[in-house]
Amino acid sequence: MNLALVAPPWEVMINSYPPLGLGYVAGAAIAGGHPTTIHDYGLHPHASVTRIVDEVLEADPDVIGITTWTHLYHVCCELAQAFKRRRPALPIVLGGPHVTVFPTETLEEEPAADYVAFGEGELTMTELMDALDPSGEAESGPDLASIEGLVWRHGADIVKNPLRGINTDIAKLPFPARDVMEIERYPLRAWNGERMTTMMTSRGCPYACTYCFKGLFGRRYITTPNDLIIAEMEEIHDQYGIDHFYFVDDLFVVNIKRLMEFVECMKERKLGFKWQCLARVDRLEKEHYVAMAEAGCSKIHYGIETGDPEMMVRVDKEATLTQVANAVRWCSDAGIMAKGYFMLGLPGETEETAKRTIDMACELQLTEAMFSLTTPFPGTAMWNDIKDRFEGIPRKELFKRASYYYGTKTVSEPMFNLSQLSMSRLIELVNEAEYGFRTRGWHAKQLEGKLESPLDRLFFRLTQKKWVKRLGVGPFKDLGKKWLRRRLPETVDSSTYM
Ligand code: B12
Ligand code: SF4
Repeated sequence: MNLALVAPPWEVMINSYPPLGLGYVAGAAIAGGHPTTIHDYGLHPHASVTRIVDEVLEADPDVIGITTWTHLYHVCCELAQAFKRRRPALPIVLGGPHVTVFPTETLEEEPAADYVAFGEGELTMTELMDALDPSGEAESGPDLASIEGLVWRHGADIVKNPLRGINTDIAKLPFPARDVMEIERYPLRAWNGERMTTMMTSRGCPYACTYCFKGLFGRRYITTPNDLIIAEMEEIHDQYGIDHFYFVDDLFVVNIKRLMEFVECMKERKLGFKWQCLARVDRLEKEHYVAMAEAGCSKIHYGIETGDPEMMVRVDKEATLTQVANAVRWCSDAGIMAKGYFMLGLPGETEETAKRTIDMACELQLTEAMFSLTTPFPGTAMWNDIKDRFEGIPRKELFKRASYYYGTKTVSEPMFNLSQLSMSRLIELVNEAEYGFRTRGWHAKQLEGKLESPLDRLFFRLTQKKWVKRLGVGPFKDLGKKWLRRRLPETVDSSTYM
């Protein structure tokens, strides 16, 4: 049976990240004997529903699977409806983070969806494919009833099977099926312009920050053995010529023993690969950073969130501002770039707490910073605190504005304002934070200091001005970026360069 997996378009931007989740589901389905195609419309932001349906049906699927993020849930439903209109008998399966929070509700509110796979999808999807006959009709009830992580329709009823436990044997899962993705088309690049791709080397995270969605992999921490991580890197290198990897695990650095073993393997094997990862500020000591740098670690991404100690406690971050300062300094001293992620508009945020965050972001030795508007995603503790306010509002409508990615560039205002500041002030603060980081930040000073000619320095200062940024459209903007990157290769620009 043929499976077609679909990721919806993002409307505002091209996704530069291959859809790893769909890759894992495809890998398992293919290994289970079901030819699978992946259609990632994250690469085609303006694709119409009609075009998507036409193109996906050309692959002649027997089953369609759609991945759902919260803010694109309404698009996923539109797609499901369009597929159903065109091919009423074609089973439609929704999976991914959003429906994992609302498995039964999704089938209740979306008649075009036949199944929901909640939690990890590899085995659920493969078992479902096995249970469906070639004409696409579900076999006897008991077969479906035994598939963990599945919600299905039984006559007029909706049946929710038990959750599939987090996959303890990820070593047995096939690598994501990158050969059915258009890997070459993803524009993800490392800071130095090298092609880069993503990998996942663990699942879960033992912490419980209030804004973080833990519905998929939970608080257990399951890791891929180091030899398999390296085998996957080598496979990617051999097949696609990519030498730079971004480990998008929730948290790459939970288990220090495993991390140091990985570092040793990388050093011994002398593969020359570079890699980046997500980390917490409280896990590593100075010497770990040195060892990681020697093993090819080029950048660490830290969720710092706030510069206010009370806010830090309020979001259950379990980290201190001293740990933030130490981690970023040690990382930078070891020669690893550090990127900081900050949230503005946290519950109870005031002018003072926001200012603390912005001031701290500017002072830290960060090569990049990203400032986002707080969005409480369903399935998070932060959402649970406020969800009663939205009782009765259709979910498809409610979450349309849930993407704060790129801060003010894609949304006009925060989806829910949990702070003590007005919506417009919050947006101003995001802009002030970005501007401050570029002009008075440690990073801006470092960059300026590296320019030798006074003319270059003057030009650099000009490019940092707000009015120039506003003017800098079209070809001039690109010229400015090229100029800066030629002189200062470590200059990082937008999400395409990580
Ligand atoms: C890399 C990443 C990104 C990348 C790229 C996303 C991408 N294309 O993959 C970037 C940086 C761009 C990004 C951006 C955002 N992200 Co993000 N991101 C991640 C991260 C760290 C890894 C994603 C990944 O590859 N996971 C690994 C795979 C194996 O997991 P998976 O994709 O969920 O797939 C599994 C299951 O969900 C299921 N499944 C998924 N799809 C399907 C489909 C079918 C049919 C079936 C059967 C099963 C199934 O099976 C898979 C295998 O088990 C996750 C955290 C995480 N640990 O997953 C957050 C995460 C997905 N992101 C999240 C969010 C909120 C965002 C943003 C909305 C944040 C923002 N600032 O606006 C943006 C929006 C992006 C967009 N426009 O869609 C949330 C999603 C919450 C939600 N309810 O939707 C997560 C879970 C982070 C978190 N813990 O809160 N993100
Ligand atoms: S934000 Fe990071 S540390 Fe906190 S729960 Fe999520 S993955 Fe874990």
